This record gives sequence, C-alpha cells and structure tokens, in this order.
Amino acid sequence: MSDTSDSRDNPRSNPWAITRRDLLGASAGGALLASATAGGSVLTASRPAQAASGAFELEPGELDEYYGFWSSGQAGEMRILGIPSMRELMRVPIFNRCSATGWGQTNESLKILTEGLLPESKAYLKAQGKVTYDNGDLHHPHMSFTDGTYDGRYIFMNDKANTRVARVRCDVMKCDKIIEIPNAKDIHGLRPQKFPRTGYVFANGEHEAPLINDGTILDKPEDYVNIFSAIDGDEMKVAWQVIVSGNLDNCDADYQGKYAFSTSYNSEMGMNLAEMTASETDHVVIFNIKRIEEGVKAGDVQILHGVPVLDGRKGSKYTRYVPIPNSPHGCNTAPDKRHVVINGKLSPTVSVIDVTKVDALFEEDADPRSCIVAEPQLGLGPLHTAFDGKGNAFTTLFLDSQVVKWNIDKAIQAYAGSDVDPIISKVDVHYQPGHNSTSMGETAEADGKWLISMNKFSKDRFLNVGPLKPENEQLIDISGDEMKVVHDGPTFAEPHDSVLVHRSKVNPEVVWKRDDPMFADAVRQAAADGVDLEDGAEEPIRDGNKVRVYMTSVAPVFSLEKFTVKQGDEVTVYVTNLDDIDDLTHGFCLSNFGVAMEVAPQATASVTFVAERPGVHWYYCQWFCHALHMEMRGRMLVEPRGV
Ligand code: K7E
Ligand code: CUA
Repeated sequence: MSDTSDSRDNPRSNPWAITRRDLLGASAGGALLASATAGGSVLTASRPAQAASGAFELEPGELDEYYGFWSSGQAGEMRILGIPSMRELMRVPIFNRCSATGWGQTNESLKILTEGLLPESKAYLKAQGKVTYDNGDLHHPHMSFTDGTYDGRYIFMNDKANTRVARVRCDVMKCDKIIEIPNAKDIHGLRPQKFPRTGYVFANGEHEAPLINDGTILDKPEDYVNIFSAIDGDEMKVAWQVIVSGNLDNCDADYQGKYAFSTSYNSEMGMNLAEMTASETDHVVIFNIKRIEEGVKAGDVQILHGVPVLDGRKGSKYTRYVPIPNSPHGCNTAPDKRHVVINGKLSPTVSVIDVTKVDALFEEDADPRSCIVAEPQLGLGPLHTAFDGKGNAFTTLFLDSQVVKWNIDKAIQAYAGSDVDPIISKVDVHYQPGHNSTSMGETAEADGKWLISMNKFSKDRFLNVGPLKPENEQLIDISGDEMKVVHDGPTFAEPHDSVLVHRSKVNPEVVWKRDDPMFADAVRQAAADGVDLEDGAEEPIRDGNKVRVYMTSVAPVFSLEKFTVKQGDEVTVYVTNLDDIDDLTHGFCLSNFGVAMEVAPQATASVTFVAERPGVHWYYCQWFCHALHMEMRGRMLVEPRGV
C-alpha cells in the first residue's frame, strides 16, 4: 500500500492549500506541517500531517482514501461509507426487503434468499405465507483475506436474528449467497480466516439450545449446547461444527492459520441475567483447526443436517478453555500477528493472549492461563479493541464513554512486574461506544490513520428527531499520540461493526458483465423460449397460464410500449438494460401491483406476479435516467377472466 495516489489527488497535500486550522492543529502532525511550512519545504510532511490537520473534510468531487463496510444491525443491510469523509455511498440489501432495488422481490434475489434455507425453515415460512425471512440482525461485516490482508473478493456477515451468514461480491457490491446455519442458534461473532486465506469463515452461535431442537427437550438447560461453525467461504457451505461448553460471543482468527478464538460471556449457561453473570470468570475458547480437521477426517463426528459435528466441550482435544475475568465480549487479533485482545466488558481489564504460547496448551497441557501475557486495567466496560500497526491498541469503554489508547508491549511489561503505565491517552466519545475500527486495522497492514468509534447513543449531539435517535459514529484522528475526534456521523439503526479498507484493495465494476451468474437463470429461460434477452420479445411467451414478457431498456424507452395478459396469469417480466454507460440505471415499477426493481447497466432483472387485476396498468421507470424519464413507461393490459 502506498500513499502516493493520495497526495496526488488530495488538494490538501498542496502546500498552498494550507488553512489556518492546519496551522493551528494541536497534534504532533499539525505541528510537523506547521514547522515544515515555516521551513519552506512541505513536501516531506505528507500523510500524517494531513491526517492530523483536518483532511477528513473532502472537497466536493474528491474521493475518499478508504471504503468503510458497515453493518446496520437490525436494519439488515450492509452500508458502504467513504472514509475519512464519512459520506454514505451505498446501501446493500442483505437480510432486509428493499423497496428501491427490489431485493426480496426479484427472482434473482429470491433465489439467493431462499436456496440456503433449511427445510424446516421453509416449512415454517410457508405456514406464514412467506418464502423467506424479511428481517435480519447484521452485526459483523468482514472482508476475505489472503496472506493476512484484505483481498477484495468478498465481504462476509452474520444474521443473529435468523441464524444466517451472507456473502457480498465486491466486484458488483451485491449479495450472492445466504446460508442458514444448521444446528447452531443465532449467529453472532463472525470473522474470516486470515491465513493462508479465507478459507474458513468462523461463526459463533450465541444462544444455547438443545442440539436436536425438535421439542423433545424443552426447559432443561443442562441439555443445551452452543455451536461454533467453520464455513467454507468459497462454497458457502458449513465445513464442520464444534459443540462447546458455555455460550459464544465474538471471535477472531490468528495470522498463522492454526487457531480461532471465541469469547464466552455465559460460561454458566444461565437462563437469566443473574445466572449469566454469576461467575467471576468466564472464558475464551481456542479452537485447534488442524486437530479439528483431522478429527473430521477420522470420523470423530456425528452428522447432523449433513454437517460433521465434533464434541469440543471442556476436556476435548480440539479446544482449550482459557479463564477470563467476568463476561468477555470483543475478540481482536493484533496486526503484530502475535497478540489477541479479549475485552472484559464487566471486568475493567482486557486480557492479551500470546499466540506463540498456545501450542503449549495443546501439546503439554500447560495451565490455560499461561498464554495470557498482559491484563491491563483500562477503564469501565471495555468492549472492543482496534490497532494502529505501531504496537498500540484502542479500546472502547462503554461505561466510561471513552476510547483508551494503550501500548501492548508496555502492558506486557507491566504484567511481568515492571512499573510502566501502558495507558497513553483517553478521549471522550459521545456516547457509550460499542465497536471501533481502524484503517486496515484488522489486517497485517494496519496503517494507524483513522479510528471510528461506533457509539450506541447520540443523545444531544444532533437536532432532536423524536424519541428514536440515531447512533453516533465518530471519526478520530489517531496519527498523533493524542486522539482527536474530528467528525460526528449520525446513522440509522444500528451499526455494530465496520471495517476500513484501503481503496487500492477494492475495484468494483462500472457495468454488469452480460455473462454474470446473478442473472444466469434469466439467460437460460430466454434461450429455452428462443428469445435473445438483448432483443426482447415483441409478444409475451405463453406457457399455460404462465406468461413471460421480455423487454429491454434504453434511455428513455422500454422496448415494449404495451403487452397483454389474462387475469390470473402468472406473469414474469424480464428487463434487460442495454445502456452500458456509467451510472445509467433504470427501474421497472408496475403500479398498484407492488412490483418494483432496479436494473443497472447491462443487467437483467426479473419479477414474477399474478395479474389478478383486470384493466390498464402502467409500468414506469422508477430510476431517474433521462430528461424524458417521466415518459419512460408502458401499459400492461389485463383482459378480464372469461374473455
Ligand atoms: Cu459488540 Cu454484536 Cu460485535 Cu455489537 S457486538 S457492539
Ligand atoms: Cu429509465 Cu428512468
């Protein structure tokens, strides 16, 4: 990664564009820039100086240096922000129903939303008159890795609400796979394998339940289990699962490809708050990937829902349980490739695991706590930690409403008895931070420029919009010793986590490729009907009461100004957008039929409905595309039944 592109297209690096605020910058970087200016040579003071001097405010038309991939919690979508501007660039529907794009209605999206459901879920949904869930709770979006850093292929994410894992293709920024995870309950923590590649996507089942949850066992918590899943990220299939003791919260992987780590806040397996928080210690579970793979190969498994499930409860050779003070939450591997930070939540401490000491836990049955090399007391409510790649860590303190910057080496020295204070500085955030993320911070290429504090409460930071308030995400300049909050960013419910990916890692297409698998079914059906999608068909193709309508769009016209069907026909409309210009998206909206979808350049999209309303019905383009966009419309004529 290099900064050269940045200095090229960021006017802030132009020495003549220095503002008064730049010169007043209180941080080390600002002082550096000021002194460099005084000395007449500013060219050497490039990025750190910018970062410390307010370069989060981009000029109109300027591009951000980082993509931010954001969760949206109970809103169910993924969001893309530009960092450092914090501008929201896109919303990618995943577990939600999207009115704009037709996600959850088009045949292409319904295939993705339904094909990975378990049979019993399909049966349940059918009884509700549905084919898929239309809510989700997306906490953790994480990009695929190759060799310890982002590779720009996919983003994986969890759905805690309906126990699913989804994948977004970064070439088109659309979801292409969603699978429901069998046996587990309510997927929460999720992280991709960092090395050698992803590989596995690790996913934690958070809520305990009977392994075979068919009603035979009900109010017998002693028979409940929790499940850790390893998903093959290429195939989007569960590779194996491990039964654990206690519940599972967050997880991360090492940089060696040997271990995965999961926190457990309810090692008690309590069923209410008092029981869940009763014990002074909980634990982190360490999964030995090689041993698990060998166990699967050797058949030391039971097959449930087609998945090999191993028993990794306490005493198993596949796992180790490291005691951690009360109710640990976040789990974050440092870019030094060696340390994993376990965040205490109810304990004011974080516990630092040295991965080089984990082998001994498995080989020599060493004391599980022997892998802990530091346990600094940081403040109240440590939830998550991010890193700058310079040996420092940034931990959110939920109860203190602060982020604390501390040094990992100093924390290790202090734990070994030396008299150093690992805490470097603290900054107030507004208010009650959950996750935080740093630029490239969960990779070996952490660059120490920006930190996002994702705060759960905004209270008085914005105009009052009623009792329901936005969250507040704050951009913090971490290039100097003192952290500097430089921007407040309100967001709708409820981003938990985000990743900040340098733009050099991501390179999406501008238009769709005509052979994209997303609409391969449409291509196949058209071929069977003797239709070329790029020509469309002048008349609907009738097949009993199934009718297929093929049209194209070129701004500002659909190829069909009208088509005729019979009342009660099951109609599928295919629209192929022949425009191949950057940003020339059309939409197809059939009014009073509740039908609408996006058709991006060179894409085909389709939607199926029953033409149960006789009469004249207009379809129109719902994506502003041309000066004559209003005129881009046509009629569906529905002949009454019996005519
Ligand atoms: Cu801390 Cu779901 Cu990652 Cu929220 S979890 S904060
Ligand atoms: Cu086509 Cu608006």
